[in-house]
Amino acid sequence: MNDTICAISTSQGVGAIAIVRVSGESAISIVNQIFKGKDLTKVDSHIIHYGHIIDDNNIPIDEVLVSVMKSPRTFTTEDTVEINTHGGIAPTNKVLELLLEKGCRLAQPGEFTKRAFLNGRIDLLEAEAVMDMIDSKTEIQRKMAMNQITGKTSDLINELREDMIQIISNINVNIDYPEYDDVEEITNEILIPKIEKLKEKINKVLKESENGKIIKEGIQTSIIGRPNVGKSSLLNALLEEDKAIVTDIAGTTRDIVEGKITINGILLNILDTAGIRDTDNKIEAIGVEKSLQMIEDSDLILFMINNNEPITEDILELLEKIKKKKYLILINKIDLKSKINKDLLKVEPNKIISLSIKENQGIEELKEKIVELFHMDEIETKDPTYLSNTRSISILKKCLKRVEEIEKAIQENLPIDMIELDIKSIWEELGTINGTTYEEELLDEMFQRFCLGK
Ligand SMILES: Nc1nc2c(ncn2[C@@H]2O[C@H](COP(=O)(O)OP(=O)(O)O)[C@@H](O)[C@H]2O)c(=O)[nH]1
Ligand SMILES: [Mg+2]
Repeated sequence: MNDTICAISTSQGVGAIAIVRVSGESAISIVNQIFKGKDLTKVDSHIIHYGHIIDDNNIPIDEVLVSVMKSPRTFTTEDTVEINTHGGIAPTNKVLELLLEKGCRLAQPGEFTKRAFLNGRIDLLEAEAVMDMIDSKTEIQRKMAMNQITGKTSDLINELREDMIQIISNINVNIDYPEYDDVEEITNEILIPKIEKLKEKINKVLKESENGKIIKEGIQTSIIGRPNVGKSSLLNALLEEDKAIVTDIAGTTRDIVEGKITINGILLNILDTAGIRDTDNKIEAIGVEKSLQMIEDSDLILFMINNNEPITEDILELLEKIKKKKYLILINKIDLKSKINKDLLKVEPNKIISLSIKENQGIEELKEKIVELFHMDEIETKDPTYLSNTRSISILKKCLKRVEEIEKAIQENLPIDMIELDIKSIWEELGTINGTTYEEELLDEMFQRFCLGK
């Protein structure tokens, strides 16, 4: 672990400047070998120095600024040097090459952050938040990542663990200094309400984490319906641009067109599909298959039908396929004569929105309905502190299940020391969320998803 790693930390390509980052025991002495300017081994920490990177023949490679940051007040807690080069591919690669020659190793993706975690500078949730921050595209995603980076999300977990410690110490006190006549009394009077409370708290965090997931991943939305009902027109209307091809020839959208919009700060990733109908046309058939797959993968389905065409059996069949998902039915072309009987749809009226994309009617109502459907107005936008990644949510779900089992065990009068052991093991499992306890494989798996140089 003590080897010195280096990587280009800025994105590859042309830019005004780029940063090559070096971390580890020999970071300062290695950079010093290729730096012409001040002797970096003798400078104070956290100061920037002007100079040149030079090769073995003293030929200048680039004009640079070098920041020297000494352990332990650095991101990795190790000695760290950042070299600000000009932002071209050639200068950064040449600097990297020289560093490797002098004994650095090329960092793996996420290795700087991994070291920050292993050296106790940040916990696992904070490390994951670093990646979320890099990936963030909306303001609310950024805020949520920031709250996680600063430890607010970890506090949610720490608080739950603290509650469990309380329960455990309660058990111990009562075992050691029994004020109660028998163990049954302890468990019933003291433990059950506390376990109830814990369950409630976990449930609340889990419920709110749905918001976190929506903020982080956005809402995968598909527009589905028969050819020519106006799906591509809707996508264009939502995007306020002409991205999807609109024609009056059925089957024009043969592949999937994608667009992103935000509603209340939440990202909607909208897919426009080929119209679904039985077809002999090979290319279109593939599109249809994809549409069916998309129903599976969607969080929201906008099911569009044409006001000007009678509702047929195949429409109703398809509607059945989407009813297990969150959906809205859009009746388009209300500027034309109605030929549909809404009763056939057998859905609640509040699931139906009438619109005319041609006359720009109903789009706002559609957005309002989406806000309602995902309770977007309940999502905290000022200070979004939610668990948002699948890993931590699934651990918490598992813990909830185990707490419920304990509750049952208490009611069945299981020995109190067994219950204590169980609670301790859940306490440990909860700790894997922010990495108080962790497995090496998990770390490898997690940090691989980082970008190089972070
Ligand atoms: N009258 C009327 N025509 C519309 C409306 N929306 C779309 N269209 C027309 O319907 C045809 C098919 O639209 P398109 O978006 O390509 O349908 P898609 O096959 O479902 O993607 C085009 O000629 C559109 O201009 C509407 O609200 N009213
Ligand atoms: Mg289309």
